[in-house]
Formats: sequence, structure tokens, C-alpha cells
Amino acid sequence: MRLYSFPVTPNNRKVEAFIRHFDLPVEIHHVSFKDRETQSPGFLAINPMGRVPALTDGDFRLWESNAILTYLASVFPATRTLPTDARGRADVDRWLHWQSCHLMTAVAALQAGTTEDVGTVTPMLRILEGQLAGREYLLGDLSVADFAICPYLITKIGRKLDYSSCPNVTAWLDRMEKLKGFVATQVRMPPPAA
Ligand SMILES: N[C@@H](CCC(=O)N[C@@H](CS)C(=O)NCC(=O)O)C(=O)O
Repeated sequence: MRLYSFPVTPNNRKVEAFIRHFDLPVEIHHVSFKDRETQSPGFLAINPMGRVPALTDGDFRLWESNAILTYLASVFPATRTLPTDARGRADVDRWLHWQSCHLMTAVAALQAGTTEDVGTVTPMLRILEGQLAGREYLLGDLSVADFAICPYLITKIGRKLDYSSCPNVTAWLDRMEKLKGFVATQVRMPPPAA
């Protein structure tokens, strides 16, 4: 298996963190945007959207980060991160769709500077706060939903949001950042030139 990725964005980090957390046998290839690698005919044959992440597994080609997460969790069931009963699976899907339809849009607008209004993100933090009450992870046990959602909130902008009324979210983010996969995918800035 081969993952095409770019290390600094949440959509890519969620998948890389998952692979590195569970030491999955997936080769990680960092694409070069500078060389327009994602617009090359070879890459467009893998993902016609010309975006990363994308995964190849033999002749199977998969794109969309959350589809990649659930595929990896299915192929490697020892990760125990994707419930197989109908309700458990629907619960995971709910949070994955929520992330891609709502959380990503709101955080991306802040990141792009389109808005400085955190008013759309704050109610989402409250929803997470309620969900995390009495739970260590979003669904109780660690699941792909945690990997999908947390990278948006541990970006530079995400960390600047006001978590003062969300102690459960704060504790969860601290817990997530300490996971092996997230430690391994931290972007370390080069030291300032002397
Ligand atoms: N919904 C997609 C989003 C993929 C996406 O937008 N990837 C960005 C990086 S986070 C990208 O490849 N951008 C390059 C471009 O638009 O040319 C997913 O979750 O995988």
C-alpha cells in the first residue's frame, strides 16, 4: 500500500497519524506541490481531483481522507477503531460527515482569513464537549473519528480558539496530541538562523 500525502494539512495528518500510530505497513510518499506532482497524469489517474491524501492498494485507488481512514481500519481490524455493528458504524459515519461538512468548512474559513468570526466554530466545540462528557475518546474507545476530527483543532488556528468552557475537549486534545501517531506527525519548524 502507498499513501500519497502532504504533511502539514489536517486531512493528510489524520491519515498519516493513523498509519504511524498503528505502525501499519503503508509506504508514505510526500508529494511535491512545487513540482505540481498532484497535477501530473500519473497522479490524476490515482485521484482525478488532483488532491491528497490518496491511497493505492494494488490496483485499488482511493481518495478522500475519511474513506481512506475507514478502509485502513477495515483492512487492519487489529486497530479496533471502526465498530462493525450497524449503530456503532453509523455513529462513526456521523462524526466523519460532521467533520468534512461542518468542522472543516468552519476552520478552513478561519485559516484562509475569510472570516475572523469564531461564531461558527464555538457551537461545534460545545457539541464535542457534550459528546466527550464521561468519555476518554469521542465514542468511548479510540476510533477513526478521533483521528479525523482532532487534527483540525490542533492546528495553529485551532489551538487559538477559546476552550475555556470546554474542559473535556481540552483534555481530549491533550490526550490525542500525546498519541504516538500525532507525536510522529508534528511539524517541527527549523530553528531560527543564528
Ligand atoms: N475532502 C478531501 C480534501 C482533500 C484536499 O483538499 N486536499 C488538499 C490538501 S488538504 C490538496 O490536496 N490541495 C491541493 C490542491 O488543491 O491543489 C479529503 O478529505 O481528502
